[in-house]
Amino acid sequence: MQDLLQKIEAYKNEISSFSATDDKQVEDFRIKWLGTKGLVKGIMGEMKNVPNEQKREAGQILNEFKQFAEAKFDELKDATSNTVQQTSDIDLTLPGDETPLGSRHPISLMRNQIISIFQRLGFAVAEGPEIEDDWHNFTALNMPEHHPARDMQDTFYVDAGENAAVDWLLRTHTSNTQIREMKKGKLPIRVICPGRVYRNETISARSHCFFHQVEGLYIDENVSFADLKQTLYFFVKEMYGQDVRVRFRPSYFPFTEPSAEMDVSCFICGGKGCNICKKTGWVEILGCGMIHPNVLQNSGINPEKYTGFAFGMGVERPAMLKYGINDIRLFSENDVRFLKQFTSAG
Ligand code: 2U9
Repeated sequence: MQDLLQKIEAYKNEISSFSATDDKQVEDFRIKWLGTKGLVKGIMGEMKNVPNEQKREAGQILNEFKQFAEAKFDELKDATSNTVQQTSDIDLTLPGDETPLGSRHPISLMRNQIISIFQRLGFAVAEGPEIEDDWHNFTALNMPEHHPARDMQDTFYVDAGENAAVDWLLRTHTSNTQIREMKKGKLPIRVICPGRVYRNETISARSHCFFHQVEGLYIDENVSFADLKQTLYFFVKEMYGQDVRVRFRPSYFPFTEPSAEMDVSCFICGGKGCNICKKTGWVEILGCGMIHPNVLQNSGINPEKYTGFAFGMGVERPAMLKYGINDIRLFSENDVRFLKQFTSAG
């Protein structure tokens, strides 16, 4: 027991006088004293030589010694990690890196505004594929094989190889998404479908070969043209202000009957006549109508039992009017000087 105490005393002195300047020396210390074959383990092994009546006392002393060695190790570790910071070239007084705040794309801002108004009326949002087959884009929408809207000049067809069973194309409207919702067979349906669509048009300041739409659809028993008018009237008042006036003009779409186009009193001049409304006092903002019975039938919905209305609007034009943008190509050029001008508050 006396030997053991002397040995511990000597070890303690050695440990106390040890100092380290780098991580390597600290690690060497750990291996020498606290490693699996280290001196602390070794001296612990000497317990077996201590007479039984002294084992309790010896155990306490050895434990204290072990803690002493561990405390020294922690101290060395802290000291060298401080040294690393102090000697490295990190200057903690320098200002941090700036994280610039991005801004939303004006098309997203406009689309989100439209979506949120319809969401308040209970419409859900649905999205569908931009690469679509001929049936979902045309046939189901009451556009038979030789309909002018299918003309090669308007539609981008996708070359899917000679063995393709169907014609593939880039969707020309988001109506494919409504058809897919209808085919799920869960009624009533109340959805809006925002998305990008493609048409083979010459690119200019006013038109592009792709643009964005928000279309909507409501199918249930007893849905009438009066429901359509009130829904869209609510929408434009939220969008353009409570004083806005509307008018419906008869129109034609293959997928709706009757069909109409809706104008709002010019939100630039208030109806007096300006360049935007071409001195008419009215701005056309969307097309709409009662869903054609053939369209319901094509997607497996009984037109004797259910009726519905649908509408569609472009996103680019209202965004151009709202933000004073005079060239549609700016939306897709990704010029930061253009993009950074729009804020979600706008
Ligand atoms: C289904 C049935 C009917 C969607 C409709 C319009 C009228 C319309 C244009 C507005 C400007 C397209 O972006 S634009 O060029 N859209 O005038 N869209 S009714 O009718 C549907 C859709 C899906 C199943």
